[in-house]
Amino acid sequence: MIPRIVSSKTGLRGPAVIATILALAGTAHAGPDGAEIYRDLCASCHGEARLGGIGPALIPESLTRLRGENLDDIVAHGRPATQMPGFAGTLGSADITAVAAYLRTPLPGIPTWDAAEIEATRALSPEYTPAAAPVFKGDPMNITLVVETGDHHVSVLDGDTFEVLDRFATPFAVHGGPKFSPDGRYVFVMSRDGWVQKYDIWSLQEVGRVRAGINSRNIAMSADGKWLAVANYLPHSVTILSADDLSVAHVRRVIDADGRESRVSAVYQAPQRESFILALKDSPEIWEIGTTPDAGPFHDGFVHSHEKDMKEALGAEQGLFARRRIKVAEPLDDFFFTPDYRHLIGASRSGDKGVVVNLDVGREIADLPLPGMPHLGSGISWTSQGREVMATPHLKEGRLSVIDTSDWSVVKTIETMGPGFFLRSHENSPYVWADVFFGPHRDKMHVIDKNTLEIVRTLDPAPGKTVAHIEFTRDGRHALVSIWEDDGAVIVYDARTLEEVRRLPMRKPSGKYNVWNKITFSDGTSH
Ligand code: DHE
Repeated sequence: MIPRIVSSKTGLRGPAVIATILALAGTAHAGPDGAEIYRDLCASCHGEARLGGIGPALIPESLTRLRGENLDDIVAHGRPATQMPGFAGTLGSADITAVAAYLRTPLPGIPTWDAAEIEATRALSPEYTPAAAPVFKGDPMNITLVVETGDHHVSVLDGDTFEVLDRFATPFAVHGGPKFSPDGRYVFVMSRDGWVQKYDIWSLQEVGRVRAGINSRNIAMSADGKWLAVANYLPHSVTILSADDLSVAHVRRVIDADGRESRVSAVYQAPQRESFILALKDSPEIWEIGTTPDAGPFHDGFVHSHEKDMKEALGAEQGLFARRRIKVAEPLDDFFFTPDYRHLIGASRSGDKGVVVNLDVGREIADLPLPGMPHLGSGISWTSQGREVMATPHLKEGRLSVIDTSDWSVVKTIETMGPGFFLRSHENSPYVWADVFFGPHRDKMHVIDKNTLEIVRTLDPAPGKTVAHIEFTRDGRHALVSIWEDDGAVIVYDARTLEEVRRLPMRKPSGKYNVWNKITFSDGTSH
């Protein structure tokens, strides 16, 4: 075992220092130890067992999907639009080759993570006592949750007084939006390492948690509040939990029509269709999974008009969790829906275009010119001068694309001060708020007029710090913005005058989620 040391002169860590010392001494050695470098530099994000944490699992099964990207290059220079940094300044080229070779070595075995293994992790909190009414005075429908990634906590904010009612510990590295039960009482939080936590907002207490995957993407709540779907990268599965007690209702291995396994890009609820919609990351397929026993999405009008297609698509599947496959030209990495959930707008990570899929007829109906990696998962829609539009930021370009969803034309490209990550609006606000997440202007926040589609103000609340992600209060009067730093804050703005009202200290606050806006699918909210 090579000791973990850091050279004070070079900043080189453990194995790199040892390699340098040995080389200088002219001593024969076996070359850098990829496993040791991994434990030193990579394990904190990708997990001690390489099964994923903040970052994805690093095992041959997932690395073969890098599609032509060179692993040594990624280790050296990082990956754009992710939190993967480059290590070229820390590691020599022999170290980089050694760690890349280590990542290509198969693990002795990968847990299958079947229903029994998941069930074995389920833990309901012994001290949980459900309250008969909210234990706080404020409006339970105007609660806003703040995910604080700095120390893995969620703060529960009263949306009227901005008092922190509770601050609870979450599993490690929460990602994506927490999902609320349709009545707004419970919230479900997911971490990248597959844990799902249930929290009772009325009682301000955790109900329990379960590990539904090894490396997970996101979660979705069914329209009736009974089921929670967990999209996984590892294993290749979707886990459906009972929202009541987090027990496993169904684990579906994700295998495409040609028999190949795939990761899941993301899963969302389609409330009007009573279904979950998910896209396969490694196969050109979208899946729709019914969430009612009479196979909700498959029994209304469109089934009768497309009965033959539907029978083929459904195969023998009927009943609760019946699956329908929709073929697309390319695997979709990221996607968004029109508010009626008849259309899915998707993009592949490598591509420079988006596609529109009509979910009723089950096929692509239009292409969209969306170069520069659109981040459709952050898309929002609203009405602009009588037209239904949607907008998406681009992770590689400083612009927002605004699209008319009646004819799929690009209405406007709004130039921004750098690539952004998140957008938000509210039906009572005249503005769309758009962050600049990457580059030298990551401290800026654009405010855009919903009708003219012009930037009307650029806020600069914390020069030099990352300012990102927006959420409104229930009535749309206040907009909450994160200073995305470890000694960060949530800034409360008057959403009309754009003046700062309060600054609440928080530990690297990321997403913020208002109960009412989420459960009513407020205009201007992503998913
Ligand atoms: Fe996210 C939501 C995918 C990197 C913070 N992100 C989502 C969703 C998807 C997604 C599919 C919608 C899920 C949902 O809410 O149900 N994110 C991806 C990626 O593919 C990407 C680019 C690479 C990856 O690492 O997986 C990525 N995301 C990040 C980050 O680096 C961010 C900034 C920091 C972090 O926590 O990892 C980040 N993503 C978020 C947040 C949301 C999110 C805060 C919820 C936004 C919302 O308002 O709903």
